Amino acid sequence: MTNPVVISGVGLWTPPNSVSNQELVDSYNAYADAFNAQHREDIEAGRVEAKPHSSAEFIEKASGIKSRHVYIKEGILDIERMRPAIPERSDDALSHQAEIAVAAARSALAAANKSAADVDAVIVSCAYTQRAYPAIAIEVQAELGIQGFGFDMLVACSAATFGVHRAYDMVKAGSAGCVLVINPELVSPQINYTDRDSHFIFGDVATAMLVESSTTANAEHCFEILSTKAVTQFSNNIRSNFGYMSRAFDGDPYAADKLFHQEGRKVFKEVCPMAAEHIAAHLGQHQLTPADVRRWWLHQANINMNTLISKKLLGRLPDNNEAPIVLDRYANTASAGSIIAFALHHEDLQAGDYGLLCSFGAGYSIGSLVLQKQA
Ligand code: CO8
Repeated sequence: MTNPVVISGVGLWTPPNSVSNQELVDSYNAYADAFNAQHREDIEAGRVEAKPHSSAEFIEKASGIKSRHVYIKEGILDIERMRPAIPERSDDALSHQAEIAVAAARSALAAANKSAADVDAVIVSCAYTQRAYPAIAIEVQAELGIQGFGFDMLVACSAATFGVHRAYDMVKAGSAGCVLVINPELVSPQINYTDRDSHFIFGDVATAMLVESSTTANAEHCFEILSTKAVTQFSNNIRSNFGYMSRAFDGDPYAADKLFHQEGRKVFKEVCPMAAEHIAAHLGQHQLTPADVRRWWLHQANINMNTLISKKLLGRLPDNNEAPIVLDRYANTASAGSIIAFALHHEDLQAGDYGLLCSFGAGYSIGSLVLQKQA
């Protein structure tokens, strides 16, 4: 029997800038009006599709999102630009993504009562990294003064949970004693702010978790990872085609298909039952039922998805204390949503309480952790 593996600290970095639905809709609608005026002849001849208006009421009802945080607000609402204006940094400067990763990592270390010297490995796991190499994780490692090794991994919405899975496996196997898993979800550069179906969905954030053996943990709030469970199933319903090959293709490297796009309805229909079955099976491995779970830290993409999944599992609607919602003010933050929910809502649990943390999304990918609060 190996020693239990615990999450001993969690960190959250929230960008200071937020954008309300109304701000986003006002900018998109002004852009759409300008586009339609500019292309009037083509639209009337049926060669170009007119851009319909967006609506703040639709967004809140269809998704539960009221506002989102963004790393850099400048440029996003400018109808001549419709993308964040993020200044390029020199190779000598800390990269944008490493900067927000370091901020979340520092707060996870503080929560766990640990210093850089205690950490053996850094995993940066998120939906996008801003470059292929050197790994953002290695940059973060250097900035924090951590020995050992680091690597990046991408699994879209399930990057954070899959990252914790790897950390859990490493601590169990003894290849690392203490692992920092960081999720710098800097997604705003990939959002198509000229597309009304998706311009409202995402926000930026960074989260981090410290995963270590219970024998070294000395934090106030430790959660044992009883087990991890992951599944993937290929789907084109959520896709981005931007990548290192974009330069070699002759098409427009900034075309809509190079940015995030999805078949939202299909995703909703296919992912909800998958996630509910996955969670029930994972709890079953521990002879637990949904009724035994004190807190649900669910993926934060869409409030109606969480409602449906919770109802399938519990046979009723959970209240906000049982299954906290953070997407109203953070929106969908790719893989970080369930970690934000954990970061903001875990300290009140009692020793022995069970919690279930689960991500679901692009890939498709689903990752879950069965957690138990330690004494
Ligand atoms: N304002 C007004 N009307 C709108 C708007 C808008 N902004 N957007 C769409 N409509 C219209 C549609 O055009 C449609 O009109 P019509 O009936 O005439 O065709 C009508 O409203 C209904 O549209 P939908 O059927 O699309 O609306 P839904 O009720 O299904 O809601 C959602 C749309 C919110 C997108 C919903 O389907 C959903 O949330 N689905 C699940 C999506 C999901 O979870 N995706 C996961 C993506 S995240 C992920 O995997 C991580 C990827 C990596 C990060 C990427 C970062 C950039």
